[in-house]
Amino acid sequence: MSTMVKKILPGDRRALVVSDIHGNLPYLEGLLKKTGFSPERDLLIVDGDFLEKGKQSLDTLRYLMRLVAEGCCWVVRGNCDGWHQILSGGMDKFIMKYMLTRPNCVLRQMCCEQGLDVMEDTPLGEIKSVLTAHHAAEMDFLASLPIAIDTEEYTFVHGGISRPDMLRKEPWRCMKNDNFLGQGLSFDKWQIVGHWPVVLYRENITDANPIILRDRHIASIDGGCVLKDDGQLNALIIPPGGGDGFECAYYDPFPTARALTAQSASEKSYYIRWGDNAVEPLAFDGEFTRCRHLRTGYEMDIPSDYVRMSKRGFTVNDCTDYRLQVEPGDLLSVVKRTSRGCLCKKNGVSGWYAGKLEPVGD
Ligand SMILES: [Mn+2]
Repeated sequence: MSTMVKKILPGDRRALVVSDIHGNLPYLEGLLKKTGFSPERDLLIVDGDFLEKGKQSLDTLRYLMRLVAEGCCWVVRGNCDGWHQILSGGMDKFIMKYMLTRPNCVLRQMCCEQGLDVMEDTPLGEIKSVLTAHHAAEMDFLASLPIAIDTEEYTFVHGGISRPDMLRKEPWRCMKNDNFLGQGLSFDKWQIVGHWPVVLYRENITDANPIILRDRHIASIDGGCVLKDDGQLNALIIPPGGGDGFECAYYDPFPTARALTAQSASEKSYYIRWGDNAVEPLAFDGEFTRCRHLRTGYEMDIPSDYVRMSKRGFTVNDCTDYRLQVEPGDLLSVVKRTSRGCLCKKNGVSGWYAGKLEPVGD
């Protein structure tokens, strides 16, 4: 593996950049279908974290290996993809605990396929033997992935390269570069990054669409697939010949419905998100719980199944009280139905809609 490889974008193909698939093969297939991806006319660039968290890591890995072999796919490594390192002993300290707490992790799926059910007393040496004997192709593929792919106009990297020497000095951080946009940096060459769900960058609404900062030459594209209940898999589409005339597309699995009545947007709203989600429950009415967000004091009604109690207190699943701006005829995807209306998405933005909906066939 070299840290960065240089490549030339084929001038006659669209390039679809997708990050953070996280073992969710149906979302990837749905996105490729929706965008009309063609192995002959397009290039898929996977910007890291195609494994772990979701249910189909091994299937996703093999799917991408096939596309790479066909010559229509480039892949960079994310912080969730470097599992070949188990064979060199680099993971001995934590890998058993990791596997035991994650039934769907890719290494466990590989072992399972060979009839080895990983248990607390399974010797690590036996796991490594199975991987070496039966999954050498997958391990070699993972080991071959660069941390960044550099083309004339763009750098594709999972987390972000904050300083020119960072790839050499802190390669891990280039994959796990949290809150990259929040660092305020700008670059001469475009950096296309994933890793940090874009919803986390937005204050009062839940908008999962890519953030494209033309003045800073950064595009951040992680739509929160797998991690967020209402997440989506984004594609940043670079037109043939390059440039910054990007288009975006996304896939989510929610049923589509047509709005029949208008609704105005709420004037104020808040989005309680992962990492800042401690609340105090105030009133419980069964379906909804009135909660006060501890840090801001903001109060909102939250679906009761989003509220969790732990030793440290109450937290909530990502949620918003934003009311969508809706015109009759708008197409909404319906995430959750309640007696007070539906949690919907309109063009990648999540919010509530209390009007009438009619189903739309595919
Ligand atoms: Mn990541």
